[in-house]
Amino acid sequence: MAEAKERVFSGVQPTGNLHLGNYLGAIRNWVNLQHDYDCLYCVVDLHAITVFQEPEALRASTREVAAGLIAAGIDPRHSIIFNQSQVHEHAELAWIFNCVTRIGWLNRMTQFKDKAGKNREKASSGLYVYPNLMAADILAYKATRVPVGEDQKQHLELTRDIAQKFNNDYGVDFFPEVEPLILGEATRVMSLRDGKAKMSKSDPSEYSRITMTDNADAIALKIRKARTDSDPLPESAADLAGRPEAANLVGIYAALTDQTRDAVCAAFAGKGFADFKKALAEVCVEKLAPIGEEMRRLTADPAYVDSILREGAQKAQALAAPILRDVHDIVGFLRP
Ligand code: AQP
Repeated sequence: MAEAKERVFSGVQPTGNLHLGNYLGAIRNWVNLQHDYDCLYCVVDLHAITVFQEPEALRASTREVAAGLIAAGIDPRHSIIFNQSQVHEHAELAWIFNCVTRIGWLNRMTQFKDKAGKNREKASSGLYVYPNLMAADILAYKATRVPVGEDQKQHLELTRDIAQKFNNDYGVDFFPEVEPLILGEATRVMSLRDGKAKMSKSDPSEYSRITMTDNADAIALKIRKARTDSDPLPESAADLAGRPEAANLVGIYAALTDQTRDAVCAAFAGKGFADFKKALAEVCVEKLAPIGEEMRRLTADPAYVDSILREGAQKAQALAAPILRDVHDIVGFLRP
């Protein structure tokens, strides 16, 4: 009998247009993993509402993100694509984890500090317990591998702590150890306007990010306007230290062309950024334009996208329900 494949889980928030950071840091890797693992890819709408979302925009974004996953190459016949709110086991396990996680652990989460900013008292309590829901997303399927960008590393460490504490508290060996998969040359794509800030859907500047639906003109314009310095490209990537904007563009080029940063520097050494940006715009358009086109085609057919999400949710729930039943027994809940 063939050995069971390890399970992969990852998610993306429907909080706006998918961008190059989501693509290079996460989605592209998800596509590559689907043949070697049993994969679940989730549009995490419960996470999205930790910051207020207009209901119509959330619905549209959920469909668009699902379309983006399919357009990027995730095949719904091999991988499970679904949205989180259709599988109630996520919220249920998250509540149990709210009772396992210590407040001190959550207080150390840098994403909460970044997102809540100075207005901590006004942030939703959902934003604060976000990492518990993320742990539930993964552990509701006993997934062991989680492909993410570097920004999610701390949350995954917390997931491991939650699994361990649950196992210790109840004297069981139930939840597995979870490993982050942080893959590729662009694990943290930075804003095109500020090499020290992460490229993000919620950055108010459109010029900070390239989205997966940008057309060729928009991509070229955003890259042309991207901040750089006046020095030419160095011979080796180590010499990009202290040049965050330049390093970011080189990293993006390396990831898009499947090369190392060193190889990119060697190829462009001595050239100015005007030339390099032209080459970067070309590869960006070459890789992203077909995905954007397919996304537009798919979003024009919401009934099809909804049917993929519905089927995905049924398959996901079939996996999560027995795990949650076991959790109920372990915790001491009565069976219905
Ligand atoms: N800039 C990035 N570089 C590399 N990877 C990134 N990811 C996000 N931004 C970058 C990875 O994409 C996956 C999905 O992320 P998400 O949408 O669920 O949440 P996020 O990390 O909070 O992304 P944003 O764009 O910054 O969203 P908003 O603005 O809504 O908070 C994750 O694997 C993430 O690591």
